[in-house]
Amino acid sequence: MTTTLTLTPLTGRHAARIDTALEELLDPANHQSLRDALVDRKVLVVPGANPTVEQHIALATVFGAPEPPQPQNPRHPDNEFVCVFDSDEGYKADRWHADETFSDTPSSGAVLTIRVLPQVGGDTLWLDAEAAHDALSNGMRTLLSTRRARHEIAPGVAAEHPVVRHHPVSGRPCLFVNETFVRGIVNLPPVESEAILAMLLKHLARPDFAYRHRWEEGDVVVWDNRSTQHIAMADFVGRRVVHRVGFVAETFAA
Ligand SMILES: O=C(O)CCC(=O)C(=O)O
Ligand SMILES: [Fe+2]
Repeated sequence: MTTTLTLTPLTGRHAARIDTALEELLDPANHQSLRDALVDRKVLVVPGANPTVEQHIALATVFGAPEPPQPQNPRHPDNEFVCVFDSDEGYKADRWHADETFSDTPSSGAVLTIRVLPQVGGDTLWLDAEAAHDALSNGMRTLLSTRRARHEIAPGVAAEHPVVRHHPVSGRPCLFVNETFVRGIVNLPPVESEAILAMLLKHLARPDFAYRHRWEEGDVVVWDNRSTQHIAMADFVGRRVVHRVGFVAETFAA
């Protein structure tokens, strides 16, 4: 069965809601449309889908090869691909980041679902890093176009990436520095690196680059980790548990 996906934009730049049943999304006839929608909208919300663990992994597999969580992240007891972020275990992600940029091969994207909804708060925001790039002046874009940044999570666990990367499918440029992992722009005097980085992080955090998701029971959100960054609000009351399956698809050219 082929379905035309029912997509509703959630901002004028990025993010869209899909009002198509999860079972239909998992039908191979819809997989290419889903992949195209992810590159185009960068963030896809499937409201109230409440996937089983198997469906969660099947949805990630539509977009790429599921990858096990990084060693520092907690895994689901029954499935090695599912990463469990439980506020009762002290987990939070309350600074802007793209996942795993401290690695030479960061994940291409992820599928997140909420398993325990807090009483209030705990929204997640995704910013459009291509829109952020496009909103810079020509002079700044030229300056950044040949620069690289150092991303690090712990001493010795680090990678260098271009400050501006081109999406492997769309070819569109995006700003690829984030608050959590970037330590500096390489081959610049420290005072210049610090000033430019501070400016870029302030620019990326502009509210109009972000889509803010207020979670409801069973919601699923898929994001393209190559063109967005995200942050979870640590303002909630009660317990909050999310499950994530990351995937690897087309990666950036070197
Ligand atoms: O808790 C959230 O909403 C986001 C978690 C996160 O950063 C991730 O799953 O990569
Ligand atoms: Fe994350």
